[in-house]
Amino acid sequence: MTNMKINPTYSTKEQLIELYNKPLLELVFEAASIHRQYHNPREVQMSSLLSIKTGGCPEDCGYCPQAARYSTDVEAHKILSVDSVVEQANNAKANGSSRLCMGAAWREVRDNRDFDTVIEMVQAVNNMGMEVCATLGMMSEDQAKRLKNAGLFAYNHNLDSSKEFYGDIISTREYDERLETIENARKAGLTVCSGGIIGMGEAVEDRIGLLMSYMAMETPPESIPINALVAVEGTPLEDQKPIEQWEMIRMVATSRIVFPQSVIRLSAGRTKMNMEAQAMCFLAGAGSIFAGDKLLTTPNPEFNEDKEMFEILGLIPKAPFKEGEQPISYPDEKIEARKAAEAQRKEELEKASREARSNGFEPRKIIVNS
Ligand code: SAM
Ligand code: DTB
Ligand code: SF4
Repeated sequence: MTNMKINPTYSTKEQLIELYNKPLLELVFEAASIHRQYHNPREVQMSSLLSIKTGGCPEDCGYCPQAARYSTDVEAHKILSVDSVVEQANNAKANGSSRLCMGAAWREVRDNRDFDTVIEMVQAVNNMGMEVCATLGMMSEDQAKRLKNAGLFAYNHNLDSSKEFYGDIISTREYDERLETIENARKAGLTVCSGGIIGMGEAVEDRIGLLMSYMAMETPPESIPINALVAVEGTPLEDQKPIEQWEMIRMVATSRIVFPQSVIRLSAGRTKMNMEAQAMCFLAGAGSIFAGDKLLTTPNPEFNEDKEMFEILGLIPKAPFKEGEQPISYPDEKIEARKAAEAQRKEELEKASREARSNGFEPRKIIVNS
């Protein structure tokens, strides 16, 4: 069995930018073809989010309504009880979710009573047969091991954007500190969920820079959430204009092509997307969504709306992975055959593109999102 954690066809920043900017339908077709080699295209995992400790965060992430320093509608709460987490996990499971991601508005995990409570929550949700994910800020290797021993399946820690753009959005921590926490999760044997946000004013180069950061890892994240910024009143990014749906489709497709085995999650921003655009994202390789009427603090489509969408598109909610299970991979010959077919197609497309140019057609320019 071959490992194709990273697609060998694309390795430089220039190649990735070219890929991102490819004619949209070509990009989606390439992504859809790869998706079918590694995943069941009808299966989409429903993952529910639950904010177990809301608001009052000391960090200054420019997008986040939970930062204490911004004046938003989010009220700070102390940590939820284990019972209330179990109740909400049961509701998510009954509605088709096979994964629960518990989020805390913390800069970092501390070895205190609240962390003991999180450990109990992880044990309880794991016992329900759901994949358990947590996103608690920075953490040490020892803390990661405690979570792993309690039954945690994945740790979510987003790099959000390129290293170059990161400082424009967050000043209270460094990109390298994020990388260190991801490394600690890995050392503890947790799977990694890490992705980004588009629509914060970054350039296409920064979206690609995010993917390059994951390409540089020995093992890229098993799960890559692609969020569109939810511009929340009171945050520094409140006036960002919504991202074009095409950009979300391009980012999902590019991520899918670059990381054939990872699960690409169509994350925040779905309330602003119509069903057709979401369908394009599923075709382009999104294998998971956040399900349930709330993300952490902001609205998300209701379970019923997603059920209807699944029915219309013929999608099936995916069951949780078993311990150690990974997406299937295919033998070398199939990959070689695909690479040869791709090379031939690329040549044909270049020829068609040269002809189109000689007839006065201008290909798409790299768009910088203002
Ligand atoms: N405090 C922890 C941390 O920052 O890692 C965990 C919770 S934090 C809210 C989890 C992730 O949510 C962030 O890394 C960011 O990518 C995403 N996020 C937060 N606010 C968002 C927004 N307004 N729009 C889109 N994504 C957002
Ligand atoms: C991720 O990439 N997106 C989720 C989850 N991982 C933790 C969070 C989205 C938060 C959107 C803003 C909010 O609801 O507060
Ligand atoms: Fe705090 Fe996380 Fe929000 Fe940043 S993204 S302000 S660390 S809760």
